Amino acid sequence: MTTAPMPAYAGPSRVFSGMQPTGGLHLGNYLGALVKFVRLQHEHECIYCVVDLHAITIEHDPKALQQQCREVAAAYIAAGVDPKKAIIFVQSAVPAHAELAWIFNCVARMGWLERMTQFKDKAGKNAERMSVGLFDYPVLQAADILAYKATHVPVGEDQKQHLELSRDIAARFNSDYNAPNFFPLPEPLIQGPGARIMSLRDGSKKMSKSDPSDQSRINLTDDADAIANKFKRATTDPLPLPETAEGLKGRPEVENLVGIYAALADLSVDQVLGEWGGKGFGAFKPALADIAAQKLAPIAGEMRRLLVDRTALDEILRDGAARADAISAPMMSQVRDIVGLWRR
Ligand code: AQP
Repeated sequence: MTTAPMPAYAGPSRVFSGMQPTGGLHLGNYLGALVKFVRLQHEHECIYCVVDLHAITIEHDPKALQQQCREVAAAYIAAGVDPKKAIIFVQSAVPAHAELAWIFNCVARMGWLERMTQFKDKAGKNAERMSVGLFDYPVLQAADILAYKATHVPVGEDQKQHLELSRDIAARFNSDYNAPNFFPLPEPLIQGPGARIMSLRDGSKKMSKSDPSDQSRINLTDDADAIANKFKRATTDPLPLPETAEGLKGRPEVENLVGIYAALADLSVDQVLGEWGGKGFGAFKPALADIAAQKLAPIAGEMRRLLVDRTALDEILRDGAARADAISAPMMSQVRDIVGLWRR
């Protein structure tokens, strides 16, 4: 028996992504995601969220959380996201996220979640004592994306596995409820030189907000001295920089610094090594620090300016939440009908 090919998802293309207000953003968040947020807003309808429901999956300070949300939103805008063009809002202000996450909890399978490496990395040996929310984090992420039927998701490489899970959940919902192509299968947008920025102290670990060592990361708000100091103390080896990308193999910390330089200067790794191959880190690190400071100083300045006027920033977030709700609320009505839930 032959079956007719399924029609492809016919909805509009839409970009969604988010960042957790779990601490100040760093160069990894900037190069891995934020730079893409800015670029994509010129080509697509974009929705950028500050994901506070994700932030409460680990211990947090309730008194600080709202201000941390403002800081992430300020970073989006300071980096160049235009709130008139893209939608910027805080996740918990829009009910669809939590509601759709519950429905997806009943679609996702335990085995799928048990394979998620980020939970294993974050929980370490303490999995039994972690919140159920931390285990369930990728299901809420799928709900974030699919509440807007987003088709494209700019993220760093660490989120690849979670995006695959979002696709699995969307496909399973569509087939379990006999609703072909109701949800799109969202595509991750990962490529690019900043997709995986590593810790400055250990080239095998990603740069992260939750690393206890502040020396491991460049924060978006670090000043030129702090940036120079952190790069100066960044782990390297006694050899000069290699002449070709091949020579970076087995030197993860060096590969990371060269990758950061390439991403910040908008050059290829080969171009960076063409200029710096054979030279030592005594010259390379200050040059790298200069480029980073030049890029980050205007962002930090603009963040400070935005955070002074809390009323204006909160108004942007209120407007963003209303626009996000206008897309997700009608979609949730359809989901409730498809699932057979009680009509409101
Ligand atoms: N090191 C990184 N390199 C490239 N991209 C990165 N991202 C995070 N770290 C790197 C990308 O930044 C976006 C927002 O991340 P998040 O705040 O939602 O949480 P995360 O991925 O868990 O980032 P952190 O900094 O490591 O936070 P904590 O320590 O709180 O868990 C995502 O697109 C991510 O890929």
